[in-house]
Amino acid sequence: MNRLVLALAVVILSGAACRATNAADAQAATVDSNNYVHGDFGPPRGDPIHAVLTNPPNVPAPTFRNYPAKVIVELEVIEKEMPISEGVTYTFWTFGGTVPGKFIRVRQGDTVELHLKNNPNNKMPHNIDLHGVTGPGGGAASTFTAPGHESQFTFKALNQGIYVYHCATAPVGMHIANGMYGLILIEPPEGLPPVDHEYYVMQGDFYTTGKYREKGLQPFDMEKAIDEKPTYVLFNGAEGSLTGDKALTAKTGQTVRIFVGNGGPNLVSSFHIIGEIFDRVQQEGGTHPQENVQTTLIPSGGAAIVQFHTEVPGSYVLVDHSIFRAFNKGALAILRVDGPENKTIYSGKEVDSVYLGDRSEPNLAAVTHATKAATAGNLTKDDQIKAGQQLFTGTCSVCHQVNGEGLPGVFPPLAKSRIIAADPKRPIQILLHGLTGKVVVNGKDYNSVMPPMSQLNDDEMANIITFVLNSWGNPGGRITTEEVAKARAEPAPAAAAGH
Ligand code: HEC
Ligand SMILES: [Cu+2]
Repeated sequence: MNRLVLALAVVILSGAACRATNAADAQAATVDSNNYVHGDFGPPRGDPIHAVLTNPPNVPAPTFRNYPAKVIVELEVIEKEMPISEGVTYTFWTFGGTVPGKFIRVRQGDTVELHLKNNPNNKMPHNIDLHGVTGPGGGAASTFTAPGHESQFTFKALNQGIYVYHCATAPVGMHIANGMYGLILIEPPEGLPPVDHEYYVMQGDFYTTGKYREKGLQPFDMEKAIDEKPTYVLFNGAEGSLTGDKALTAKTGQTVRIFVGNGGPNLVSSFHIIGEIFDRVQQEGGTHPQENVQTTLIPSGGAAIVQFHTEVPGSYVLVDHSIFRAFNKGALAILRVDGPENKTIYSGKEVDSVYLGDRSEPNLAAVTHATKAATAGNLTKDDQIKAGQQLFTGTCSVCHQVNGEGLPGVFPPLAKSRIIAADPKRPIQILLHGLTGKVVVNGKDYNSVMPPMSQLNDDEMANIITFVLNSWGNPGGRITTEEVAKARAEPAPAAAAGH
């Protein structure tokens, strides 16, 4: 193509782009030799606008603008201790006090003046790299900011889409692992189609020196991070941040759009909603949607826009379908849909505790209380029973049932179990090593497999067994953490492995 023809094509195509975006405003969109509209609709117009930023899971309202503006975005980095799981805290580094950071929403063609403040109480320098920026480092070099300082830089939002932003200060992996990421939406000029709900969910992997759910303030573990072995994989920075009272909500017959990001630093997300099909997915945040998707991959440092319509009331579970992450590392959130049943589409019965265990109930306060009491040296039997009851619900009730009656022929009863009465310490061995082969409980034969419950720590086992001993007509008594620890240190007795 010679230069003249190219110039002509530019004129014609930019005209087309104007009509496509907004006819009322004559906008100059530039076009390169591949005919890509770059989204430079000319200089900003009107008074500068202060962007309204939102905390997760909320999304700012659409810009409802048909002209390019100057938008001022003010972000403050705050380092602070927050819960990461029940009774567990972590020192997060945040953009605006939450993980993920504040949601930023602008329009393609806007000129964004970004101010980054580093709170004077912080200990580390920080910066910001926005994937929606065209320019070296995405803003990182221009925004390196020491505690108590502020930097600013300006960029034009040339490409529409949903983009991750993150801190890129060395050690970069550590800043991201501590929660320094968020999303910026660059709306197409005509805006996104209206929906009933827009939500902001972002996955991240976390590395603590203690084990999953080990109580207290947990420091960052660099070795685990390098080995890519996270202790937690979470939506919105904490286990339970989107369950129970904090679940996302919708009504039947509504359209829901979720901006789903993945901050990483390491893992790729297999994002799925149990019981829903995405009608539309903008994979990797790109422009052309895929339709009728079950699970969408979200790269570390990437994002997607998923959209679906709700038909049937109930609890829908957002998971990373690398499923151990959901049930053993925390990557689980709930969307609660209210409204009338629709039996022609689904016959009924809730996603229940058998599926979710204690994960649908963020309230494990009795467990936290028992841990604190144990540390302080004043743990009572009653504390143990209450903590044990919550843990039993999440761990044992799926087989032995909430009332301890078991299921005939499949799972033996723990209620009035003569096996337990004969030796109240025997359950320690059963939990540590599992139980297989024929066993007679209260005159009935069972020949099945109980897997070891070795994911439970010593405290948890002691509390569960104490709860069992004091429930459903069992003989009472108490098992201590020390007894469990001692048994764990010993080799498995042959008797516990089978009969
Ligand atoms: C996946 C299902 C499953 C889970 C979860 C499970 N059990 Fe079991 N449990 C069994 C089966 C099956 C047996 C019988 C094994 C056999 O036939 O050898 C059993 C046997 C037992 C027994 C001895 C028999 C009796 O009835 O007294 C005890 C005690 C026990 N379980 C306690 C627990 C406790 C406490 C938990 C939670 C920490 C738990 N189990 C979790 C399946 C399970
Ligand atoms: Cu940082």
